Amino acid sequence: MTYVDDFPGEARVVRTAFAIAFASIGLGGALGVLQALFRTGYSRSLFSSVDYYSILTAHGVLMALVFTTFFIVGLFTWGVTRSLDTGFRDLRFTWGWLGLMTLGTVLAFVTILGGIVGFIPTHAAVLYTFYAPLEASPTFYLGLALLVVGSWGAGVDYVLALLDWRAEHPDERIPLQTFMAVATMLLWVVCTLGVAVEVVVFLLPWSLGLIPRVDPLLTRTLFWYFGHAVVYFWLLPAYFVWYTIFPKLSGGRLFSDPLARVVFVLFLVLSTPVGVHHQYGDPGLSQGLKFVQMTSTYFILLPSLLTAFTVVASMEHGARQRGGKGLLKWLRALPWENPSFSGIALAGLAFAASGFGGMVNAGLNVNALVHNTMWVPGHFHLTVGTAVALTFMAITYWLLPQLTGKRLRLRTLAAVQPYLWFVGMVFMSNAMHRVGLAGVPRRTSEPQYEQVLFNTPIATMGELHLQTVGGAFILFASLLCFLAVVLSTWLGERGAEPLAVNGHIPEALSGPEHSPRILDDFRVWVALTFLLLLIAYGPPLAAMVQNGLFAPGSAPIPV
Ligand code: HEM
Ligand SMILES: [Cu+2]
Repeated sequence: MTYVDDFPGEARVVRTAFAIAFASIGLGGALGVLQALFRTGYSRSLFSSVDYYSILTAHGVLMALVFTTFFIVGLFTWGVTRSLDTGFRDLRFTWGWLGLMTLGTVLAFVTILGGIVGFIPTHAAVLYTFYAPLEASPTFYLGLALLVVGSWGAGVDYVLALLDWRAEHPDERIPLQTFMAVATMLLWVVCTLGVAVEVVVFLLPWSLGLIPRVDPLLTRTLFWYFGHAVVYFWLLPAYFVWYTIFPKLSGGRLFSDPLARVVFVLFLVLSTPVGVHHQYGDPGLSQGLKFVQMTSTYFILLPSLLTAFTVVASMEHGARQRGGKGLLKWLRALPWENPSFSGIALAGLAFAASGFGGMVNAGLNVNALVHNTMWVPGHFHLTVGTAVALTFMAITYWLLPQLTGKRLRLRTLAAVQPYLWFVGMVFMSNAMHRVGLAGVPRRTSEPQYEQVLFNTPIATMGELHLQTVGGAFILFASLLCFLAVVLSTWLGERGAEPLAVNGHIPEALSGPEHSPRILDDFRVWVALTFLLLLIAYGPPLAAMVQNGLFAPGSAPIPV
């Protein structure tokens, strides 16, 4: 039996969420190409410089907020109901939160569009990182708030399903996929509290004209309280795929279930109290506070390194099950022609590379070199733009037949798609990193600064611009392949041929019985999270509030 036969209602929810995610990555990708053409000077007559900021906002919101969130709630809906083997309590509630998310997305998108076309009287050229002093129309903030609140509804559904399952299985360990989904949603709720306060208490009343001004430092701090942890909200669902499905695709089983649980708990606890590492350049926050948060930032390297170990070990185990031998020759025994496998393996490789850049960004002193240069988009197109996005595309090839009951079509296009994405990103991201080192600023339509000469140690600026644009076109070609495969599979006939995938996921080599029970007690971990948050954010927020809630700047906080 495939998933769609067992859970037809939930399968429709997942398909709908995925459809919105894919529409959003398609449109976002087209805008990405426009940005690349514009800012490298290849085509500066496409639109006006001023519109660049609205286009960038649309690209960032569609890719980083809409594509990711819709895909994630769909993926987890599949994972939770599959691993618990129970449906959701009431699908009307489920459609309710999905509808809310969709409404919010439309509202935010139309608001951004208003900045480009004349006949909609709105604007939101605030980039996808929204804080004062940049101001958008109220419908932008309202839309994003609905998107977030809707996604909380998904978390409620997962927890309710877990409680129903718990009533029938009082002594069993939480199935790994559900454990991961719930841990990730807890992280999401904890971190979105910051942005919820920012939007509801400050930005929305301000853009409605109800309050005359807000404190930029306070809104930035609330934003970044959310803005770092959100990257783990994107990444953990990719880890969910790497831990629970990838070992099977490699031909084997997960190495250690307990280690996977430890990793997710570490992320829940450690990922929010580090947001100040995005504010190294901000005045008003003390050097001591920045130093403390730099140290805790380096702690989150630990669960990623554990992941690298476990996932590669599971992959090697799979390769050896398939007859792979030797120190490294086993790599050849892996199914590189299977796009689900190759996509995830390449995503992992990009992620390993981006880890080094991440360590650079996190360093309080080295950060000054790359801060707000093109290095930063170079970094996150490898992380969220490849490690996450490519994993999501790759696993779609495996999930779609189970969600539709239809066999995957255009397999050759599917097989080349991950490689195209990887190559495109190697070009674009490499060039972005390097022009960043030369000092070219990020997110501006005027990066050319004619009176300033950018010096590159190797290659010329012209070559790097060509790499950026070339990479962008390869990426877009890859996206078109992906969308073609998805669309033709979706429109294909059901039951014409047997499905080529089987959704069974084997047990881990070391199962959940080897982990202490306290790992499954989320109350403990959420309490610890709040304790760390109090230590990390209590003093700076208290100082800012003391200075007056709406004061346009706070005195520096001594530590
Ligand atoms: C076809 C593929 C893509 C292309 C060609 C592309 C290209 C670009 C370019 C040229 C910029 C502007 C950089 C600047 O002016 O500073 C940008 C920004 C951005 N991209 Fe992409 N991108 C692609 C895919 C993605 C994906 C898959 C994601 C995330 C899932 C993503 C997330 C972002 C974000 C969040 C920004 C805003 C950056 C900021 O505010 O600094 N992009 N992209
Ligand atoms: Cu960060």
